[in-house]
Amino acid sequence: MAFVDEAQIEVQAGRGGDGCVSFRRERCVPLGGPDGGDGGHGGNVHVEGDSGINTLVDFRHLRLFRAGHGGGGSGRNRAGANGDDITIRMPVGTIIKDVETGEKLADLQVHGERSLIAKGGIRGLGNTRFKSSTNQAPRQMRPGKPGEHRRLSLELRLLADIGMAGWPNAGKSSLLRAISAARPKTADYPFTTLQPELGVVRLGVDQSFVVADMPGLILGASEGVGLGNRFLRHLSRTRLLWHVVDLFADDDIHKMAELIRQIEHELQSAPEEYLHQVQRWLVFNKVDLAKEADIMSRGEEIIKELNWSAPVYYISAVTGQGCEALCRDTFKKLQEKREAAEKPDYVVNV
Ligand SMILES: Nc1nc2c(ncn2[C@@H]2O[C@H](COP(=O)(O)OP(=O)(O)OP(=O)(O)O)[C@@H](O)[C@H]2O)c(=O)[nH]1
Ligand SMILES: [Mg+2]
Repeated sequence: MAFVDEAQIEVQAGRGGDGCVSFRRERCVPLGGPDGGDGGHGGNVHVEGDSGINTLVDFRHLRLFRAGHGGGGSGRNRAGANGDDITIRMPVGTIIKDVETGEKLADLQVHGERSLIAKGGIRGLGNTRFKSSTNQAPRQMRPGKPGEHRRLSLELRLLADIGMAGWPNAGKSSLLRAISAARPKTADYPFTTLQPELGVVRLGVDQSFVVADMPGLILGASEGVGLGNRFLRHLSRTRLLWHVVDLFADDDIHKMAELIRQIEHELQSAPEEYLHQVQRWLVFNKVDLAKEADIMSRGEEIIKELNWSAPVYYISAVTGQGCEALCRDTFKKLQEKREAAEKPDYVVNV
């Protein structure tokens, strides 16, 4: 299915039903008085996060969403029916903004999270409501109010714990295949991956995390070259980046360091500021292609050249070597981050 991460839709909440002007007419009851009922409320438009949906593709075709109108009131003080509410289901990770004002209306972070996006019109009032000691036979009523109308921009930002960044062909998709049940396409030509894909890494009961495979980055991605910056946006909500490097992309160590710095530069220049702060680990891939001693000395030279101090892993996405250690340490790190986030940064003295 096509992966679509931007869309625009219109929503129209229902109109409130009009109030009714009516008078009681019964045999033997002269001047029965007003009995016009109120209208019903207009239906609301809600949005809801749904983890079963992972693209905004449906919103390319269906663009106008209307809630039901409130029914009009009627005689004998009968109120009109309320208009039906509607709920628009969207992928978890969708940010919804009002196109006209730019105001952020909702950010659906978890499955089932709901938000009222356009309010139905207020119901009208029947003439019974206007009865008073001085006006026993009111002829006025209040009409229902129109429902809110909005144009919305939808923007999907994937919610993954780990994001992968790297040059094309580094082996990102191969790594996702090695550690999860996801089956992204892999091939020995660049730009095999054209859209992000998520995979769940399971280490044990209640021990899992989500990894996002990304298309390879190119120079200038942060300024909008290629598809790069669309996808950099998806990395901006991850909690840790794996910078996947083909350890044999170039024979020259200086060139290798340069290739790593170039990806670093694209990440640092991305418009999403949060992305600049996400911690990054180096993942040297394709270690099956040389002897262990050569791999280590090559890796160490690159690290020295880069002045790198964050963690480094040596893996082979093809043989699976080193992948378990990477995943276990990642899970530990995510857990530490989770605990740190839960801990209050002040102590209450009782
Ligand atoms: N020998 C060896 N080959 C690998 C390893 N990992 C990936 N490859 C090969 O490298 C090529 C590129 O792998 P992909 O996983 O498609 O690379 P990618 O980073 O997802 O590439 P893009 O989607 O184009 O950005 C494929 O031919 C893989 O078989 C590895 O650990 N060892
Ligand atoms: Mg790929």
